[in-house]
Amino acid sequence: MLYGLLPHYHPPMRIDVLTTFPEMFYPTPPGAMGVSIPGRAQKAGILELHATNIRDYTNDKYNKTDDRPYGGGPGMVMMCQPVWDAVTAVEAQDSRPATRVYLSPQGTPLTQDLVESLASKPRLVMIAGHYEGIDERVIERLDPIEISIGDYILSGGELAAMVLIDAITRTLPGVLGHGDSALEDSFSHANTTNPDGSVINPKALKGLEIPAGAKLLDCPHYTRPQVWDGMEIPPVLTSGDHNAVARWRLEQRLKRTQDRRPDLLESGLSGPESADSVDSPGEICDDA
Ligand code: 9D3
Repeated sequence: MLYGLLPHYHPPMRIDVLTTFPEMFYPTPPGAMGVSIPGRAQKAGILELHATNIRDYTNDKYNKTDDRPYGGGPGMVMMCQPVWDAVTAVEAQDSRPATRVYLSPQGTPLTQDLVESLASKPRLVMIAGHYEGIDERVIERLDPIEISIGDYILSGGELAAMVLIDAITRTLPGVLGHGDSALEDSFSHANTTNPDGSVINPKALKGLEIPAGAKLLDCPHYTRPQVWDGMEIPPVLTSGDHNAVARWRLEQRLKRTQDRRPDLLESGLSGPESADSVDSPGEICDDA
């Protein structure tokens, strides 16, 4: 309550997940939400994660959450009433408006831009389906943002929700320590900044064309020992020449992106390679 008097307090972002498998989201290690960045963010009061069992909102005596599909066919469909009651009950637990997200194979493919736009919301309610999906009428009434994490088949929306929570959490202010840098991640906008935040001497980058707006994959990384099983590290990394290291890293990022993900370069102003374009599987790129 006295929070308004404390200048730098921000309430945690609140994320609710509605699922028939709430145990998957428990904060206790070794669960995925209890360790690493999501675990750290919850302990630091930056993220508040709640998992609610849709089964707690069933009305029938068997606590049924699903039923057989009209029109026949295999599998089961999650019923409107428990999903609707669970969403509205959970939303009433906090006065901040909720952005609703439904994880589904039919959704918009997840991108880093979408992650960042969701991370700016005070509160998310995620709905994870199981079985063949959720009755379309409750989806229509809830009108959520429908998101897929890629073109492969999962057993339910829970792991997709965790992927989304993890990606959102690492963008929240104060979550990443000095050891981690979201700025240098693959898919972050290409820049001319060293990992320590210092600006690379432009002379060191002469002749390297970074397509405007392109996102680059990361460079290779090495740590001790300097020779492992006869394998040396690239000598430039021990040269002590920071500009040479920066140039080498950027060259590696460009080369790896050209070799492995040419689609990432094509979103920017096209480089020399635009003729032999590869069919891209999704929409990883955006603005440019
Ligand atoms: C045979 C039709 N299938 C649709 C492609 C049925 C079906 C399979 C798997 C229905 C739901 C699911 C469970 N998947 C998700 O809920 C899900 C998901 C996914 O499977 N892949 C990528 N992203 C997502 S987000 C939610």
